[in-house]
Amino acid sequence: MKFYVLTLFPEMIEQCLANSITGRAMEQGKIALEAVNIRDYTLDKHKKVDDYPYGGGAGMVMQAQPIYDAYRAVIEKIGHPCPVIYMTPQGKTFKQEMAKDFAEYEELILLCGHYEGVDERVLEEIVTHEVSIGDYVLTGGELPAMVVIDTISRLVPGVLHNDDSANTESFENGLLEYPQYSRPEVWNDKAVPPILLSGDHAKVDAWRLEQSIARTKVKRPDLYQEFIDKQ
Ligand code: 6GU
Repeated sequence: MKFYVLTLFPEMIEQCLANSITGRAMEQGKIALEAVNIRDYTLDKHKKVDDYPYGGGAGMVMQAQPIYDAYRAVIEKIGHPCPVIYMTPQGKTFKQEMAKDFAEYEELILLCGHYEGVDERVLEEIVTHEVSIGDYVLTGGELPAMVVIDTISRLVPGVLHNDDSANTESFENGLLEYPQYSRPEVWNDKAVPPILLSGDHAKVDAWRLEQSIARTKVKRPDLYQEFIDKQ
């Protein structure tokens, strides 16, 4: 799986994802990341990538040409069409199910906007999916792109090792994760639930499912209702 990110802040993307599990996955060649600096493609002699909005108003608009040329360069390299995900609060809200669908592709292009927006004409020309990460406004699409890349990466076979996989079940079955405990057995006068020390795997599994259901009901009644409706 290779992620191409069209951005004005390539270091932000590269430095963040170089850590932890995504960093290890890149070192191992399980995923690849190329942050493409949109500014490298401007034809403007002052390297400008934005201009005033037609019709007036606050802020600047990212111009079509550098974004389109950056996109064309990536497509030529890949050699075939591929999804272009525009990170925007106007997009469809990102969910685990959406991540699973995107994880099926060999390549994904993510476009990060900035300033007050992006010239609509280039969006019409290249964007296949618009994705938001929630109902709040960020200064740019970089953090959302990293959220999307992180979520998709852990679904790529081999990215999670057995040690990391313990938590793969959250949302997988539409429920929240059960509580976890590690050593010591007693901490601050609080004991680990005895069933987890019993060695009876069937009982442990049953207890965890029960806990997952109970906490989903309390913390996320919306998810709980969906879970019940599916049974
Ligand atoms: Cl994808 N972009 C921006 N700028 N703000 C957001 C967002 C995306 N998702 C939620 N807020």
